[in-house]
Amino acid sequence: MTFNWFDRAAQAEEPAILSPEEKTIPAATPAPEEALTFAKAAYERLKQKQQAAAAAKLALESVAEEAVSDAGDVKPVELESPIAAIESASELISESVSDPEIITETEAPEIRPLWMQTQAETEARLEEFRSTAIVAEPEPIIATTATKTVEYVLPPDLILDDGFSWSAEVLASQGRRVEDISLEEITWLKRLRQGLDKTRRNLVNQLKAIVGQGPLNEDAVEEIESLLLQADVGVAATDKIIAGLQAKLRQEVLPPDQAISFLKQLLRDMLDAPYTTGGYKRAFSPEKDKLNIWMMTGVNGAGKTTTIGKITHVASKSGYKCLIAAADTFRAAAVEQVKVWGERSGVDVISNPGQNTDPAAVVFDAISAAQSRGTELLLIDTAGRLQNKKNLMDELAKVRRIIDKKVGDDVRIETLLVLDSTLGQNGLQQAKVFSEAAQISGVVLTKLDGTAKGGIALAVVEQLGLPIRFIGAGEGIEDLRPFSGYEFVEALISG
Ligand SMILES: Nc1nc2c(ncn2[C@@H]2O[C@H](COP(=O)(O)OP(=O)(O)OP(=O)(O)O)[C@@H](O)[C@H]2O)c(=O)[nH]1
Ligand SMILES: [Mg+2]
Repeated sequence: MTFNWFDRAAQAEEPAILSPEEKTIPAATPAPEEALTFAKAAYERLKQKQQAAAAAKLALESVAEEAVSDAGDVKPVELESPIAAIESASELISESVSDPEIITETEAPEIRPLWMQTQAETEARLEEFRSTAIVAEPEPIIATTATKTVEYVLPPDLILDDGFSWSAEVLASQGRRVEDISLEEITWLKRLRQGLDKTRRNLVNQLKAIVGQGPLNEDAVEEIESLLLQADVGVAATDKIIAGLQAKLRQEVLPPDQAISFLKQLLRDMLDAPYTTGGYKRAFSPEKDKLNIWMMTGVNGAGKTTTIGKITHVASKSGYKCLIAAADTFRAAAVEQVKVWGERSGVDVISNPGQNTDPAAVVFDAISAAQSRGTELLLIDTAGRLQNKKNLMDELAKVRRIIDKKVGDDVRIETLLVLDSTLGQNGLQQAKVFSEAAQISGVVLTKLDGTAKGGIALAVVEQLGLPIRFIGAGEGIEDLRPFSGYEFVEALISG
């Protein structure tokens, strides 16, 4: 089964139906010992899976080698990707481990030395490995880009550290069981937490000291205000947070931990507002077996091209057939840059070889190609800078008109606004121009791994009224995932 990152985000964000009283009760947090036991169990399970996968891979390789030397015309087993082989092999092993009956009921096959085996036996064994240890359905990446080398990132070393325990706890708090924890999700959560490390350290301890003292006095309000403003939360969101906290703390005296839990719920509700009151749909995944078009917009250097590379990687891994349109024809190197990302993620790029060509024409060609190839997700890279702001907005509007004209109503078109989170409030001013000119479906916050303060996510939602759809926390191909308000708030505030 292909893991769909887009669906994961939607499921994780599905709101529980809570009564008004329940809503004020902070989300359940496991006791520290429980959390540690859970993390250890998840770690042990992942470790076993890794060891089993390594053993299966070794066996697979030796059988393949053996087959080559024994039978000259038998081709070596072609691994679709190291990850696919490891995952499927580990699934195979963990399945048989978790179901001991299969082992006891099946008669153990007679094992004979290699030199006694016939070529037919070797082939039969090879066939058995093919049918069990290799993913049966072909990876869409290969189907669409047979000639390209796809970049696979091997899972990093498995270490039971603070970041692992924290990530496991965040997953457990969302109802995940030990056996549902994947190393990929742990790795991403660790990266997200690391990106927000500095902001969190500044926020948590000081907030705890202030909010655990009953109703907020003038000094406390000022302190919280300055903490939030320094974290890039912006004036509007800061005022809202303080008002919410004040109202609650006037009602009842909460110990620091509970006050922080209440604050987290407040922040989650704010990040959720575009869905609960703003009319945006929470789910943001490309529809399968249909063409979906996502256009990236944003000022130059925001991270549009990089985001396209990362999204195609996530989408391809999640089983979608993708295509990229290189519609930034203004900057000479832009087409080359997007082509490099296409190669890295194993996705074709449609471009026009001429200089300064019409981006709308590239988009037109790309849609035709997407329609004839059965593409499910077409990503459009656009320019971030033109002669002036008006030209840029006119060009985006023209590209959008071409898309609307060329495709029918059944094609879902989304425009994403890519925003460099290190720019803080300045970036927000630029974003406003885009959100006024184009129908934006959501924001991609990039560069959360650098000097960004993280609070910008709340400012975006509050000031622009737009939902955050993805976050980027690094320049690597794996460094972007669909946004989860719950996980983001935990990474921003939890100790
Ligand atoms: N650290 C970090 N760097 C990033 C991230 N996303 C993008 N970058 C870097 O930001 C720079 C600009 O990214 P691009 O993707 O070229 O930005 P763009 O919006 O396409 O820019 P134009 O094509 O000029 O409009 C590159 O050096 C990227 O590697 C991120 O999440 N973290
Ligand atoms: Mg670009």
